[in-house]
Amino acid sequence: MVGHWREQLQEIAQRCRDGARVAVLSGAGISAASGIPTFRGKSDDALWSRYRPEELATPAAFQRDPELVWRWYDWRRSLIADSAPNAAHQALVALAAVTDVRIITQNVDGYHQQAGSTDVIEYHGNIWTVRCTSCHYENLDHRVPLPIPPRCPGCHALLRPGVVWFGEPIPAAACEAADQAVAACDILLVVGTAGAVYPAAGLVTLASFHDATVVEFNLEPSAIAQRASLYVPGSAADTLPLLIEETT
Ligand code: BV8
Ligand code: ZN
Repeated sequence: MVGHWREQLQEIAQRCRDGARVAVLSGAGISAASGIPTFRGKSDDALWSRYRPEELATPAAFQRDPELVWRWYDWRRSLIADSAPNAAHQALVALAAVTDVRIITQNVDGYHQQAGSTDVIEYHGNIWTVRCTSCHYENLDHRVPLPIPPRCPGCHALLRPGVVWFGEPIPAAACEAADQAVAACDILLVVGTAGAVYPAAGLVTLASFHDATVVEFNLEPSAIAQRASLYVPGSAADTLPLLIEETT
């Protein structure tokens, strides 16, 4: 039956109006409408389409060729700086006016906070943070473009992006906060993620373990689809605002 998901979305909206606690797990797809290439989509910039993120977002790649890795991040930083959060990010800000919303994002673009969300757990760090590879220097650095490779103003060693690379652990504080938010939620909105990267994708299993209602917003069902009791098809920039329309 076409469109039956609309009725089920209305039920979710009613539960939000009644004060259901909401957690959100967002991925690259929520920023796609802002023109930020996703990891597994076809990146429209040929320069980078010949690399896979798993080959660049690793300590080994940085060790081997810090300039290449920094050129990739500098390119992504310039795309993020030249664009802005979209209606999907804004819908989550509006939802937080209706009920308790805690966002766990896999994205490093800072768009949830830029849109106005205040309860954001950056599970994989933030692309605007730089960290020294030698001393304890860490800071927000919004220079676009960056000098390649950027060096520590204190000890002149290489700086690295303040993100979690493949093979690196999730920061303990983010890990604990995300587990708590997901274990306590009544509804988990999974928005724009392929559900392929762990331990982030494991948060969906944790939510269903705690009997939360899992709702997926994606162009197509993802690897977490079988854990979702509702799949809302389409771009999150179009579909998340529908949830808000129903709650206000
Ligand atoms: C760790 C920050 C251990 C950097 C990122 C084999 C099996 C299982 C796991 C592993 C394995 N081998 C290795 C692992 C572990 C590994 C992993 O999961 N690998 C995967 C590839 C199999 N994980 C790790 O290494 C993690 N650490 O395990 O540490 C440990 C423990 C203790 C001590 C030492 C070590 C760390 C993982 C974090 C990596 N960093 N990002 C950066 O951004 O540069 S991951 C990065 O990729 C993102 O953050 C995100 O998590 C992931 C991309 O996934 P998505 O967000 O889902 O994006 P994607 O493009 O894939 O999909 C987009 C989706 O959006 C699609 O579904 C699409 O349909 C949809 N979409 C598109 N447009 C829209 C849309 N939806 C709605 N609207 C639209 N408009
Ligand atoms: Zn230093």
